[in-house]
Amino acid sequence: MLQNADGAWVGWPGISDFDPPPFEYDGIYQQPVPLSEEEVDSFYFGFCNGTLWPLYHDAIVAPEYHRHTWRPYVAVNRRYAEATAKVVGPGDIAWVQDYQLQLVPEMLRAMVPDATIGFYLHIPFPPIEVFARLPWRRQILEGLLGADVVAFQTRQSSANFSRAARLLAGAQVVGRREVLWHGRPVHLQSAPIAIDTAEFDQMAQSPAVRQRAAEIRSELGDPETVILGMDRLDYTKGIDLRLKAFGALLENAPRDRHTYAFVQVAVPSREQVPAYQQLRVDIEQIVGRINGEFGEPGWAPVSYLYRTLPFEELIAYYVAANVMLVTPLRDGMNLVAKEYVASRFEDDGVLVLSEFAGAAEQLRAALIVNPYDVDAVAETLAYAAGMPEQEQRRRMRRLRNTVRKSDVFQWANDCLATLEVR
Ligand code: GDG
Repeated sequence: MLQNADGAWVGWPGISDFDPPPFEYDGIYQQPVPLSEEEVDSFYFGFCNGTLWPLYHDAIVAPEYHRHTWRPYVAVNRRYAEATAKVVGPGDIAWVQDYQLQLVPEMLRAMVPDATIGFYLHIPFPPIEVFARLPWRRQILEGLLGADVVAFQTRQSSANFSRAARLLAGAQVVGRREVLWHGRPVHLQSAPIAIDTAEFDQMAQSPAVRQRAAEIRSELGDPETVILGMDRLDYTKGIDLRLKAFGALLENAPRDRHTYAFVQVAVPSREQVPAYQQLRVDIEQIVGRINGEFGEPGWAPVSYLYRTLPFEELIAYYVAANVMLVTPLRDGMNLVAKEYVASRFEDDGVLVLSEFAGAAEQLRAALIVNPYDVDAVAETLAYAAGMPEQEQRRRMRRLRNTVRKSDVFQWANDCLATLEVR
């Protein structure tokens, strides 16, 4: 998008206390925003990932509210707005991404009043009953209402925001897709994010990936059913409950135990945040318990990989798995679910998907589960493992049609087209 639009990218270089001058990369002008080590700690790990992330995911883990992390959140947002104002002129479009930068739209509008400003939230916008706890709720709403278009993954998030804007900030709701803020229309969009579907499809079909997928199955002892979980190690992803459901499956079906292998890939994430350290301990304990209880010398039902896989390897796992278990307790969208579907070029395999993932609004042909209901997930797993091929194909074809029709390019075009008419 940026290459086509002659655009600029404004972002943190990813290294603290590093302030390089602007540069060009891959035909795109890069405007760096420096962050100190202290800010990475207080702004990023503190306010973004210790307050906003849990709050926006239904407060699954208790959010922390600290004035000393809110202040750097404001300061860093201002720095982003200032850096953006350097590259955005009147009539230009600025597109602000995600919960780390919710104050930028309002700040940028004050600096460049004639710019068109869009905001996209990658995570859920919570129900007002949860959002209202935030001591700085008004500032956040006013920040977002500085945009011309505020876009969400789901209609539910858009409705939650509209209600919060009306009841907590006094915005006037005009319809399902618009609020008035100080007489200025703010358009609300729901635009589910997606993937480069063709890329996954092609990669999955490549001889190297297919061969690696066969190897993975044989390394697992050629079981009838390979079940896969693939997530950042995050408490929103429901990895612990999912493992318990697999444990229940083994318990309920003593004779079939050897027909299953469960692979859980947990990608290291936010290891500085205490809740993530505790989660890792909890998950590893459950894995140990299941393997201790049901495993035998030379055979363990759960293969647990705590690491980041190379891209091709990731796709090989999608190709190797008969059943994909995606059971977040709350998720903005969940791209893993879409990637699995895009990689199933033979139209087989079963997706088990949480009703609390944004993706469930679109991927209706999946087996939809309540991830908190461990017994129901175990039963669904058993059903998925035994699903007749015909039903697998019927469902997978529908799923594949959906991810083909609405891919990431479609998403980007939708978002940009909505901004262009403002
Ligand atoms: C946030 C929202 C929303 C995973 N393991 C490996 C690996 N991955 C890649 C997957 C996928 C991505 O990471 C994870 O995306 P998700 O959407 O599943 O989840 P979040 O990271 O929580 O993303 C989410 C998303 O933003 C986009 O708006 O959908 O709701 O929470 O692409 O493939 N990639 C590689 N190795 C791995 O081991 N290479």
